[in-house]
Amino acid sequence: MRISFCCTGTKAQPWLDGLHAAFPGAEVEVWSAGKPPADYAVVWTPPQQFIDEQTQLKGIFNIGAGVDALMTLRLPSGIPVVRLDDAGMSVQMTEYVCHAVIRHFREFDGYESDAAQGKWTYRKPRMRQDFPVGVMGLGILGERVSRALAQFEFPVQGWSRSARTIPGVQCFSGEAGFNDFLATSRILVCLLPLTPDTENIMRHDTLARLQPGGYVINVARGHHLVDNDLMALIDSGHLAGATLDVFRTEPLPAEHPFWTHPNITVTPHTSARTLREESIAQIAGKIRALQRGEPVAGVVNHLRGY
Ligand code: NDP
Ligand code: OXD
Repeated sequence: MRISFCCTGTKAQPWLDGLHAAFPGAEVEVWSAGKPPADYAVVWTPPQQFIDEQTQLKGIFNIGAGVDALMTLRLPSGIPVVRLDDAGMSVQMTEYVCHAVIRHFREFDGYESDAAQGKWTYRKPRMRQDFPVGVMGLGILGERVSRALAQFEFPVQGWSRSARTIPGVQCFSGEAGFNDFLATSRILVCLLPLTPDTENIMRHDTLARLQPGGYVINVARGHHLVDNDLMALIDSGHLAGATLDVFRTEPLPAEHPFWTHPNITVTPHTSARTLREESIAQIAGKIRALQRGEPVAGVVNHLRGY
């Protein structure tokens, strides 16, 4: 068996070592133009040339949950494109989102700046029922995040493409449910895949439908959000602020106004990192299943784009 590794911006050797340990008899190598055809590919944002040259693949494994970059390529039909499913990401995402929601709700950012000035000041306690959280995307990450927020007794609602039922979470779906979902949310969390249907979903007319004092947490993809619309709504006072982990251009350019906006918190696409050992174990398990002719979870549906 031959495995080709083509992951932009990823230190290859530990992955090669891990894949080799999982498949001791296999050839595992970093792809470069002209390499012999492989059976399986492990990829992150590969170039079109990789896909065009690797004509014998039996499976393409993406070392992330989001496949938006892959979906921009011309991919062969009939070969499973498999995303990471969880692999240690849902617990990280849950920590990140709960932290951002609680930091905003409890005004811990304000207490931090008070403490920096040596001020011992109390703020009036805020009521959870005044801070309903809406989670867009109720997949592997969104469902776990919603359940955790409900455990903190926030009113939680979720929105997905198909109808879902999650205990403690009021679920909306499809176009028909979107307006009510937005109108009843104050804090909005984006955990959607980036597809033609979801690009720019957080723009002026949608964000304006959030409750006054709304707050945006984007942990999905930068292209879900129209940057200037967010800033205009914060500056007008309709939105209170945002915590953003993902951006249209990454790294976020030094001159981007998000860096210095007083009500925007920026983190460097780190809310749920790919964990190498878990990911290799998951990919190896799925390669073995495919070899036995068994179905695997996390196969991308090309029509839906995720
Ligand atoms: P899933 O595919 O498991 O879940 C996607 C969810 O979005 C599903 O509930 C799906 O609905 C819903 N959805 C998709 N399209 C639409 C639509 N048009 N309208 C309404 N709902 C829609 O993905 P994951 O939970 O694993 O990951 C979500 C995203 O998080 C990834 O695609 C990636 O972009 C991002 N991510 C970011 C990371 C970071 O570090 N910042 C790390 C990992 C992921 P349905 O249930 O009906 O299918
Ligand atoms: C992912 C990511 O999609 O890290 O897994 O953004």
